[in-house]
Amino acid sequence: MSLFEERKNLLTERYESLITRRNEVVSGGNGIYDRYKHPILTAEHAPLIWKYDFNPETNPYFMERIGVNGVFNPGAIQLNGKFYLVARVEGVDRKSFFAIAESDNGVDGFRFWDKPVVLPETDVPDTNVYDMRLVQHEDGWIYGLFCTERKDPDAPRGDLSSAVAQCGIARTKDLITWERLADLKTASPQQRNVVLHPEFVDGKYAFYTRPQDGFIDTGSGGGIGWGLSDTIENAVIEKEIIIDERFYHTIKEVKNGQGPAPIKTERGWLHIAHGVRNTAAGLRYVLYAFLSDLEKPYEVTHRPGGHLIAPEGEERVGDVSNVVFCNGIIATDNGEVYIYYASSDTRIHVAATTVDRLLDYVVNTPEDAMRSFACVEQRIGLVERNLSLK
Ligand code: M1P
Repeated sequence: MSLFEERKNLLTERYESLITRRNEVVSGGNGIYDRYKHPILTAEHAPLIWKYDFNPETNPYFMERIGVNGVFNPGAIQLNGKFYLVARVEGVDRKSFFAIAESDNGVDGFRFWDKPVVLPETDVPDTNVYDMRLVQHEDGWIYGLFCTERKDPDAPRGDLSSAVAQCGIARTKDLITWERLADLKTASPQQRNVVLHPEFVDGKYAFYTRPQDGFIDTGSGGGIGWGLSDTIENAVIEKEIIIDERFYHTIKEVKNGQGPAPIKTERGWLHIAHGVRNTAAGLRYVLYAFLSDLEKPYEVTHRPGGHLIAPEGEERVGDVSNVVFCNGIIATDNGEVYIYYASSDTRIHVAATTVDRLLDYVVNTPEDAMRSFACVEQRIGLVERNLSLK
């Protein structure tokens, strides 16, 4: 057998056993959600035909030609009973693109489609696109809102890092063919983590935003914003308000951002977001949850204190360590919820829970008391109630 055949067979066998590996719940969790043992998508899940030249004439060593560095930050949607993720795939060239992976059960068996998404460009080509939020809107389209990044045209000569991030918008009916719309216009020089609300509000398209002064730093901006636009084809937000602010000495001191589109429940809109704080080891990204009013999704009604999910074990290590990030969630008709979160900008995991459990969490978890003394009082209250039960 030639070296080409030998390597091709070995890698194909390994790939198939990875894709068909069953996942299992990690027992003894916190009662709010269950983590799963294995990441559901990694760079190794990228199909071999994306990376290798399969022609023995031109690739006698069966050598990788175009590598994949990471697979993370997926949007998520359920269609006709199947679970679809639109993952951010980062090539070894550092450019991200989108690719669809599908599974029958949402926790394992995710397999990428043969070809990545062909996302049309606008007149100003994107240098990099990432973090798509998929939303089934009541207007009948599936929208993908994502970050489009381009070099800052005003950066001083020699500054090759400054970039401008804005919200790109595309729509589809089948996840195969995508129509690109104009980028969202807001007053902020930078926008990331923009999410389309699934329903019209006051007859308009409603957006969660995250205005920033700089590409990395929020500056005087930041917080999860909210704004309305008359149209989606040339979406413009004239007035942006902040609905969930950053706050000193909390998990969202440095910045925060809406995760996926919120889930509609009887008690209100259930949101998952990320909060960022600084540490001596760099930024730490965690996930948190909150509930907002059904009629006025821009009014937060419940804010459980602290994080919902923080990076643990191998999740803490990767290209950008100490990060969990979520822009995809699936709530099924029978009330199950699958939270797709990425760790350290490297791989994708799933945590499973239900709408009932998440509602119990957001409604009954006390708010951050904001001071050590008040937090001790809060905890002693719990201890005393427990002791009285003995
Ligand atoms: O590296 C962590 C995350 O950083 C950015 O998120 P934010 O805009 O909130 O800082 C994004 O680039 C995201 O993709 C990344 O996971």
